Amino acid sequence: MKFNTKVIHGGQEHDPAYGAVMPPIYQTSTYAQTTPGGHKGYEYSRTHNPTRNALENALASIENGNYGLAFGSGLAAIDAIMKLLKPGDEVISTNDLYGGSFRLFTKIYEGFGIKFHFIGMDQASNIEAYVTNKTKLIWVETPTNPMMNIIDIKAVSEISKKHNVLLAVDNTFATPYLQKPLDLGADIVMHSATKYLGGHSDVVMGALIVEDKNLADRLYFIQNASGAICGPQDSFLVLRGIKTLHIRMQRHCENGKAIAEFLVNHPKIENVYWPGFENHPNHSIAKSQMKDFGGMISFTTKDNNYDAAIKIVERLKVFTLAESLGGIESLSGHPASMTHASIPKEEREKVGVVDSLIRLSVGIEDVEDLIADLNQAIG
Ligand code: P1T
Repeated sequence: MKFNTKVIHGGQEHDPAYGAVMPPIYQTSTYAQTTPGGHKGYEYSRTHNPTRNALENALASIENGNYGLAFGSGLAAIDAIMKLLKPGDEVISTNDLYGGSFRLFTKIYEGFGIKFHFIGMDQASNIEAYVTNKTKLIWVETPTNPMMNIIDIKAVSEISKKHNVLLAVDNTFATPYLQKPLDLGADIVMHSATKYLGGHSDVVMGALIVEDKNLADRLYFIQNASGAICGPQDSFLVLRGIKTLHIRMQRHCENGKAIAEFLVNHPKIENVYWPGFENHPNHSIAKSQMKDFGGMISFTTKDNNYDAAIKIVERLKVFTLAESLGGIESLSGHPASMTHASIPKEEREKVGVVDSLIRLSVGIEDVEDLIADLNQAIG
């Protein structure tokens, strides 16, 4: 099955009870048994739920994996990965990543005795110097949030395989429409399904997809034992979102390109971070591992100060100033004070998250309206 067919049919069966084309929302915590253990495959909804299973099968299908797991948020999904580790283990992570992931790693898991090395991964060869016999996980986000750096997944996977270390890729910004980390050698794909997979800014959810049965079994154990699952209604919403992922992503990419080009030619704009530009440092890797360049763009103005950036996001009317991304509607954000405020100023500035940085999640509205809105806000 090809991708556009998979997003609609992958892993799906018509409901066995009445042939419903969409899986019913099985809003139940438990399932009747005729005798202890005498059930139809479902015992308790923390462990399994038919609506969540339908979604998990779809997730596995669209990422070219064998097993999908859905969680109550993206961070809950990352938390499940971290629970594969034990005190003394080491993780090598990209130094440009979602602020909440950084906070989980440093404020929770460092306290449990796990050591993190945050490094630039734009050159995959940088990683090898940090690998020791304690290294158990490499954490990659690509494109990175919010600097839109590109990490060569295949090159990193060669290093992770050589040293027998797990490679997890946060595929939230790209989605499987643009890139499939498992095909490039990753062991675990992670999503904040809150974003493009859900696609409509109406649900918070996380997902993991793997190929290996043993790894899947360990993660299913953690999912059930720790219990950070998502509910059936949210599972239904994300499954519905996935069915239009391909056409939404196509428009996000078209609009993203037009806006990146508008910004780069605007006299008041200093830097535009978008992997589709030929002079983006890792453009050639983006071109080879992604189908297109996505709808996320970050930029700074020549005024280069906090107040100027805040004025722009306040003036925007079609773009809504809000946390999150990946929905059909365009959003703006100020990473330094919003999504990345949990990263100390000197750390975030090292990777470019300066006070004047603005991040756009370009939606699927008419691009002329989006450009006119940016034009009036930048002034
Ligand atoms: O918000 P949640 O569903 O828990 O997902 C966390 C997460 C993980 N990884 C990436 C790359 C993310 O962007 C996020 C969430 N990010 C935002 C809310 C944001 O506005 O950047």
